[in-house]
Amino acid sequence: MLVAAKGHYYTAEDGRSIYDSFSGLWTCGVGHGHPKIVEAVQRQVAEMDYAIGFQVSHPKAFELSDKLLKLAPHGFGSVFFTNSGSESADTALKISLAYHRAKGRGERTRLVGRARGYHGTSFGGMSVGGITPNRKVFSAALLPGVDHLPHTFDLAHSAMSKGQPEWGAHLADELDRICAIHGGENIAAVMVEPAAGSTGILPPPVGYLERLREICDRHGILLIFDEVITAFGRLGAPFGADRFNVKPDIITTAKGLTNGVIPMGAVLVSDEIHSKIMDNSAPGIELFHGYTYSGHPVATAAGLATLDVYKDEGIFDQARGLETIFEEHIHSLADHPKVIDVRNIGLMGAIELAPRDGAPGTRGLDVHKHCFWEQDLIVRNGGDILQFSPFLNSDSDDLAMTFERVRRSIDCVG
Ligand code: PXG
Repeated sequence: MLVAAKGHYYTAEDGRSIYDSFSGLWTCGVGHGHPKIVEAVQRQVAEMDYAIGFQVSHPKAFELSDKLLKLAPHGFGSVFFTNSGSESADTALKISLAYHRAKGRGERTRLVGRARGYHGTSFGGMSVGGITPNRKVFSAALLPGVDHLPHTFDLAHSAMSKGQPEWGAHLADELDRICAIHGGENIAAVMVEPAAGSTGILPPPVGYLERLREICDRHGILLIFDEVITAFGRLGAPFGADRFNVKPDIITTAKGLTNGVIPMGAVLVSDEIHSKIMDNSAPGIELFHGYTYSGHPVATAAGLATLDVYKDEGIFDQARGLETIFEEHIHSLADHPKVIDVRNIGLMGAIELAPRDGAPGTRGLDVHKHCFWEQDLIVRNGGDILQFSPFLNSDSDDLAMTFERVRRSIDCVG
């Protein structure tokens, strides 16, 4: 049990100070309890705890939207606020359908995701997502009309890659095959994480995202980047779209938008999508979609303060500067006999352990437990894959300490 958090550390119930190698859950890039964000939240909750967001609104929702759009790649014109990454994913999918319908192309209803993709736990994101255990219990009720691109991981071709693997751009061509089967004119949107996170960090192969963009353009399909993890500095840039220089039509965010302090997400859409929906819908409500807590005043206060901290403290540049140091530290484990792969991009990284015979996943879980109980370190594991999401404002010593402890735990668990 964790009972307190400050800076880079949690306090456990037994009083131990525990270093957080995962920045919350990819959320708290500038550390826990940043004073400027805490103060903004406290001030806002006292001033206006809630404001109805249907027909009326409040200024901070518009201020935050303006700030996000200034940060976004050119051509993004509006923001839809949500309360989580899952809601952002579903919102983006619904906006895609609404856009095509507004254009008179209501037959474009099919969706494309990717194997090992993660887009949250709602039916839309789960259907487009491709992490099998998250899908199979619910498979009878998943959305129809969804196809999946293959994932881009291949140990034989790209083990121990640093940054984007050289191999794998051709896997984007699978989208052409899906278009050939269903008719590209029937596909509404393709949703991918620009660098997959939750599945155990899969950086995009060199040229892969560019190829997806080109195929989407050729068939009139919208490209959605799920940037719930990759936005706000995780890749040393405001968005993954900036880092990879590929512009999607819709960007989904959450997590780092408020540094994890208050649940909030935001979906950024291009001018073209917004104006088509607004101009071509029947009179009345243009998009039948919205949440009680969309643009919640306390969340917007947290979001505004967080974006200020990113700017005032030069966080994105700091993260970019830390990338090669992080790469060196995480790859220092590459020679370990129990490690079969190490991969990284920006400040996202994974160490994949060799599974134990007949007991896959147990070695990773044991490392997690050993780190927590014996080394005062939180390490996230997905089965045998150890995942790292260091603080955007951490330093070389933090990283050295993290990976020394991880090595010791891998040594100890057998
Ligand atoms: N999209 C992406 C890319 C995510 O990473 C979601 C959507 C859903 O967000 P919410 O806020 O609804 O949980 C996520 C969430 C992990 C881990 O261990 C990652 C997430 C959630 C839980 C665990 O990497 N990402």
